[in-house]
Amino acid sequence: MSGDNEYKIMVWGVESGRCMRVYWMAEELSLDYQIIPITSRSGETLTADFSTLNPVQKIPVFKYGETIISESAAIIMYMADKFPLPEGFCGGKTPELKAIISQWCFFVMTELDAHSLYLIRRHDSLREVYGEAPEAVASAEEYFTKQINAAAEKMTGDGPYIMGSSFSIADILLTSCLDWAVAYQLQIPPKMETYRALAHDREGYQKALKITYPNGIPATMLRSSK
Ligand SMILES: N[C@@H](CCC(=O)N[C@@H](CS)C(=O)NCC(=O)O)C(=O)O
Repeated sequence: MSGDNEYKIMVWGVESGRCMRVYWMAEELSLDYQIIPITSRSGETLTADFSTLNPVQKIPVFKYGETIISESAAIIMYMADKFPLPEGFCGGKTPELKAIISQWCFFVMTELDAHSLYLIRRHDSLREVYGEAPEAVASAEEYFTKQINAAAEKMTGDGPYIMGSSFSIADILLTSCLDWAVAYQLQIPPKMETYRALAHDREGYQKALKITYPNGIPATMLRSSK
């Protein structure tokens, strides 16, 4: 990060896996950025100023000049299109390559994040806020297992990453959900364990982890009922 006063990139949000996706991407691209370290359920996402940036009142939010984007996947997709990519990073040079990256991103964001892990988070870890729903949680766990095993089978390329030897935004999203699943003590297939360990070795991941969780991973990120 630079000490320059004229930051062009600003990122709102810390202490969340969704925010870490943005920091990881920024570190992969060696970008300079300013962090506005607000957290969820602290009231900071509900202020008038923040609501103007994102009426949905959620982090992360990204600003570059006049461009303001929310939704972690949309943010990192934009970053891949907007900024120069380093050697070994696959942005999807052809529509076909881009479609495969998008296919994985949408799969992770819908099947793993929204339909499975976030449901467990809302109705187990945050049940005081969103209400208890043990049957829905059990079903989401089962669904996650089915989908992550299917994803492991689908990863048939030369590896080690989703797009082969090149890293991509799909790897950021998938690793983020694997970390989330492991924090929730869900089983992931051995192939995904190996893949996750490799992603953790990346310098960008390690830097982003420290930036996202300056005080360590909060207990609320873990599963409360297990
Ligand atoms: N689909 C969104 C989800 C964003 C989201 O749920 N953010 C949480 C933190 S991880 C949040 O801001 N919650 C605010 C609150 O509930 O107060 C994304 O991927 O960016």
